[in-house]
Amino acid sequence: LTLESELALAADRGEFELFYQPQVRLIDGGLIGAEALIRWRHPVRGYVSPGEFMPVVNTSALSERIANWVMETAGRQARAWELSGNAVRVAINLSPSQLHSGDLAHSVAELLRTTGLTPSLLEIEVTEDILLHDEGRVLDMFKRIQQLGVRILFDDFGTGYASLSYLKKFPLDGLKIDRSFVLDLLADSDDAAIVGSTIGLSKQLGLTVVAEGIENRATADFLVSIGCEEGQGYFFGRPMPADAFEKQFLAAE
Ligand code: G
Ligand code: G
Ligand code: NA
Ligand code: MN
Repeated sequence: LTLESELALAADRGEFELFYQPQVRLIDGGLIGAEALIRWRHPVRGYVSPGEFMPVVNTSALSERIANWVMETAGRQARAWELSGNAVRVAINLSPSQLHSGDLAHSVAELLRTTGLTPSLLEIEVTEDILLHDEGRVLDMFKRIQQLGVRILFDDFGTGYASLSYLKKFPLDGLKIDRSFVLDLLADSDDAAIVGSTIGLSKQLGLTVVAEGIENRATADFLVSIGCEEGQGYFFGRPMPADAFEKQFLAAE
């Protein structure tokens, strides 16, 4: 069995799950949202991380199917949380092939219609490689998604080749500073300069900025001191199953 056919079987058997990692307001640690991260619960190997299988998904016929599953699962979860009195903004990740195949804006509209989810509670994270091809199509898709009230964030900001030019070309709502600049922030003055200017740039452009990879309180405090308002990282919580997330972060109904 190839990995691709194993993955198709896994989809049929419902072996994919979404984990949720908290995103917080740095000033007081209050919960703002969650990033949905896919896992494959393999019957023998246990949880398999997306780095091991998403590259295969992305180059296979499964790509659109998985993307739709992620969006629907995250959307229904966000709506369930909303109905229980917890307005948790849920962010999903999209691979380039998932944006380029099918009509994502239409799928998003259908999801909002069928679930009744408040649009601002759904967010889409895109990486730079999404923006590399077919600029016109991506631009049109982004505009249609944003007209629905769903926000689009630039993920892994700073790791690509042309991050700044993309900020100019595409109507993004915010960016996530890649964890490679945050992990060593307190010890590395280059990282501090890069993160500081990215925060300044975001503010000037009116973009939301989220720092990723915050592993300790000192890093969170430093980020607050240089004007960063939102963050995510092991210090606040690891990616975890929905029920664990509810127990740890949400008020009961
Ligand atoms: O959760 P983890 O650190 O193992 O994630 C590794 C990578 O997989 C991250 O870059 C993340 O963006 C990506 N990823 C996680 N979940 C999804 C998903 O649902 N869809 C896509 N396309 N990528 C994902
Ligand atoms: O590429 P993307 O930004 O989507 O990757 C998100 C992944 O980053 C998550 O799947 C998670 O496993 C990982 N991650 C989240 N917080 C931290 C952190 O504080 N430290 C490290 N090393 N990795 C993190
Ligand atoms: Na992401
Ligand atoms: Mn990222």
